Amino acid sequence: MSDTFVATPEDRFTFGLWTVGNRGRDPFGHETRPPLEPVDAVHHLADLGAYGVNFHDSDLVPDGSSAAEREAIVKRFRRALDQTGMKVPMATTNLFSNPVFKDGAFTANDSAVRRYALAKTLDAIELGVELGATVYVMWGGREGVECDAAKDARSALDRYAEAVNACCAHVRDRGYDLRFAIEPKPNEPRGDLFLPTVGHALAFIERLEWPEMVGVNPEFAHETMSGLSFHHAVAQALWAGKLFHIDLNAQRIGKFDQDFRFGSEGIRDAFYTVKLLEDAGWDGMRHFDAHAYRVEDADGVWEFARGCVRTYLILKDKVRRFHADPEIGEALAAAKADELMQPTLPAGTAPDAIAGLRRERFDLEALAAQGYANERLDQLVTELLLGVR
Ligand SMILES: [Mn+2]
Repeated sequence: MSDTFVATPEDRFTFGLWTVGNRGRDPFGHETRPPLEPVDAVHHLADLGAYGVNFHDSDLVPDGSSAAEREAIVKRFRRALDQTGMKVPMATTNLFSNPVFKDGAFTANDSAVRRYALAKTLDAIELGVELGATVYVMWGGREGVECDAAKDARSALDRYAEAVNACCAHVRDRGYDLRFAIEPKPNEPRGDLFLPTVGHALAFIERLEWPEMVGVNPEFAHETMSGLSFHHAVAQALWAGKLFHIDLNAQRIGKFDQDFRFGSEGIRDAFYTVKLLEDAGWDGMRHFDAHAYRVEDADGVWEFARGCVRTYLILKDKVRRFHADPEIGEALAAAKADELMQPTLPAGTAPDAIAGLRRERFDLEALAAQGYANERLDQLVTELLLGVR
């Protein structure tokens, strides 16, 4: 393999403990790989050039651990972080594996389940902050329903908002430097999940008590499952100042939640996502929420992880080539790509300007007849991605 696309911590690549630690279990089959110790994951990821590692509370400290066990685990983990220079930029809570959450966590009908979910989340926030996390992801894996008669969707959203507000209140009270990122998903494991897309989440956030503390964590697979453009979802989150985190992986439309190696499917959307993040100068983490194919052994897991970072770096290089390519530049001009950056009403929206607009005469025949030369531009992008330019 060439040495050109080797990651360094400056590239800000992160992985979840649950990603490289994924053991290959699926709804029809048992685990195919042995467990991976969190400390070993930290060392392997540091060797790969990663910036950091993220975790669910129970990835690091198994549910039911005593205070002494928790302390020993955290001490060992922190030592691995210190030895490698790895950071923990993000943490999250597992509110989906335990059967207690089968009817939801923040939106469970039983208020005792909701209170337990909130208490578990507040404990997990403490753990994340203790290890340096500044972003807290909320993926409501069980926040959904199969039998719509059993759960009023508007009340569920009230309870969801109540839980997020309580977490924000706690963080404000403690003075932590921590922001929340909601991760939308349309379905799976529930028949339908609440906050199914980035758009739903952005609208929800504006109804919260401290909307400035809450953004989104768009995931490639989740938006693609809905048949939507992932990079458009990321673009709208950036536009709204709400891209607090991102989950990169790969997914084909119409399939189950595949969580494949970044770029293994949907390479064009992956390219436009990388282009968007790099062109925007986004300073957040490039987090991979993906896992190795079930057919892989332990070595295959590290091939998977290396593949994620290499593909990102290769696509970043393609972005550089895109901007430097004179023929692509001409094609962009022919498509009037830059003209979209000019305001429609340069004189503003004052009554005079609106009146001026209404007096304007338009040559509709000429406007309708013009071509935008998108075929040439798109083919040039295809050839760039295919490696012939
Ligand atoms: Mn995710």
